[in-house]
Amino acid sequence: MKRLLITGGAGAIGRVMRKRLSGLADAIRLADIVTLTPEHDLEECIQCDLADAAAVNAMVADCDGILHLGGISVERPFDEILHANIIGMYNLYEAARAHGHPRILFASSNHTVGFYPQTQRLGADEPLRPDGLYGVSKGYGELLARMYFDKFGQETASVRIGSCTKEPVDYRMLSSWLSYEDFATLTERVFTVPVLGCPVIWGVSSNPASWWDNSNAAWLGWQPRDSAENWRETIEAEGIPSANDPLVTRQGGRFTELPIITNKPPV
Ligand code: NAI
Ligand code: 15L
Repeated sequence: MKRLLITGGAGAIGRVMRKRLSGLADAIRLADIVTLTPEHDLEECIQCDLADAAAVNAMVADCDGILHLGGISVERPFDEILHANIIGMYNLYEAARAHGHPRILFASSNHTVGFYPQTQRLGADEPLRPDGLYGVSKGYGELLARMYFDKFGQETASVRIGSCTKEPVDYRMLSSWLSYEDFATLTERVFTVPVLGCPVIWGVSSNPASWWDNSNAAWLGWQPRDSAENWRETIEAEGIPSANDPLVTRQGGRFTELPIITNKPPV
């Protein structure tokens, strides 16, 4: 690729990927609503609110791949989710349509299916069971990607990330953890495979306790290498949650218990 755009470049995953993926393109364009500073000559930084259509159009120009990490990443009031994840996602796809359909990796989430019990192994084609407005917005993102593929041939990998952190830190992450390195190798596959289409892929490391079945995406040739199992002893030493704790009952964990956060008085 000549230029890879990373949205959400100032975020937790973006900060790791800007370094790790620097070899994937001749130039990396980092964008975020907060200000970023280039760390070397091959980085470009743009401040852009995803809800600003004109700014998003300029951000996408001249990019041949987009790692879309930007947006609200937890349960928040609807207005915030609407702004960044609903309007922002539409703006991104319209900009991609105007600029030759650069391939997109969309950072979807396990919270699209958070209400499934942890006892159920899931393929990527099961009906969604989002655990909040955030999960609903990620389901919308997956649908938007699908529509732009069917209508215009826009390729997207919707990656339902589990818990992408340096290390697994709680009992649920023994199943849901995705290492930064496994996310990076998945991103490399998504942007180098000759034909991508519009798959939904579980973003999860090679955890024996995982609930997610990626066999539909085997053709991609991505093989996660890390395993949360190496942290089991440490995590269990801190105490196993009680049997009715959503941390061990629902795939979305405690997100399933969160209220709808409203910033307006009820009518
Ligand atoms: P993060 O919250 O650390 O980063 C998101 C970035 O998006 C932030 O830098 C923020 O400033 C930016 N942003 C927010 N609103 C924006 C707007 N209106 N316009 C432009 N930029 C805006 O999130 P993190 O952990 O780095 O996750 C990256 C992506 O992966 C997110 O889309 C998140 O939903 C998704 N994801 C992350 C998981 C994880 O375990 N970290 C799990 C599942 C999904
Ligand atoms: C997500 O979707 C969030 O972005 C992240 O902050 C974590 O909460 C993660 O899911 C998770 O479920 O562990």
